[in-house]
Amino acid sequence: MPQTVTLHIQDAIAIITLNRPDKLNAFNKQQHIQLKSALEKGIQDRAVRVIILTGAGRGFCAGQDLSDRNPAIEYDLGDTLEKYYNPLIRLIRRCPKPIICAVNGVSAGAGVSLALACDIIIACDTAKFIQAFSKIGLVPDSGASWFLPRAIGEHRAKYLAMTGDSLSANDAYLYGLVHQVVGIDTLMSETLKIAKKLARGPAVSYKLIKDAIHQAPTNTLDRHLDLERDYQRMAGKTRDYKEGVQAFMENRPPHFTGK
Ligand code: LHQ
Repeated sequence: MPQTVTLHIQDAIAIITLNRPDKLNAFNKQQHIQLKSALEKGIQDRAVRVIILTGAGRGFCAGQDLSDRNPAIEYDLGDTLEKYYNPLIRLIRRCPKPIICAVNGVSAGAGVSLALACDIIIACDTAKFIQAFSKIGLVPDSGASWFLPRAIGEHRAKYLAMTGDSLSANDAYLYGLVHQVVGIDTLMSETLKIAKKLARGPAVSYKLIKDAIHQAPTNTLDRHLDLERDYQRMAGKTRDYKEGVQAFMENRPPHFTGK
């Protein structure tokens, strides 16, 4: 089976690379299966504290591989989403570890959704984000119509989804979608800087931060204050909390163990 995804683990960081560069890393079944497996390894491996997701070649991910199916045959696209894309987005979203997406080039369709599902997005200055769905008569999927309005607002999301216009990395930054835009030559080093910082951080706290932020949009303030109380109670029982306070009092950097 060709290696459509690579996984490289070093210094508590798992780097997962989509590896179908000739197709701009568009998804076929193999890439789905291998990406899921790489993510599961990264999540389960106790030594891994941060996951980076990126693509090989000049593209990040062009969404579904359109040559993978014959348009003359009627497929149930809902089944494809149910079987491959939705479990993938759920897996990323529920991952207790920080996932950084390093967008190394063009992303389209479900490729944008993949980036949007991650926690932090860094893009190279030539990256593009294209809601390509409507260009082929489809609708945003894999969470695109959920993530996008939350990230950039309803009206911009509708414009991009309807027109399929390309959003440049710089505009994505101005819209608040992307955390940082860098040159392609420094994409990995800048991503690794953030990953290394997070890999030294309080892992339980990160898991709870992700969860609280995910729940915020659907919670009332009252419910959310209760959630924060409960999560702070949990965080306050970790060794990292004790270490954090002690390090502050001793005027030294904390040594977090993730426990
Ligand atoms: C591709 C693709 C591609 C195959 C580039 N497939 N080969 C979910 C469930 C089920 C079904 C339907 O979909 C979904 C969700 C979706 O993701 S729908 C959206 C699917 N994606 C697209 O419609 C994007 C199609 N690609 C493009 O519009 C362009 O390729 C972009 C704008 C991404 C990049 O344009 P360029 O930089 O000009 O590159 P290119 O078009 O020359 O592509 C390079 C090669 O990659 C080329 O192959 P070739 O053999 O000629 O070098 C393309 O055919 C191939 N490729 N995307 N999705």
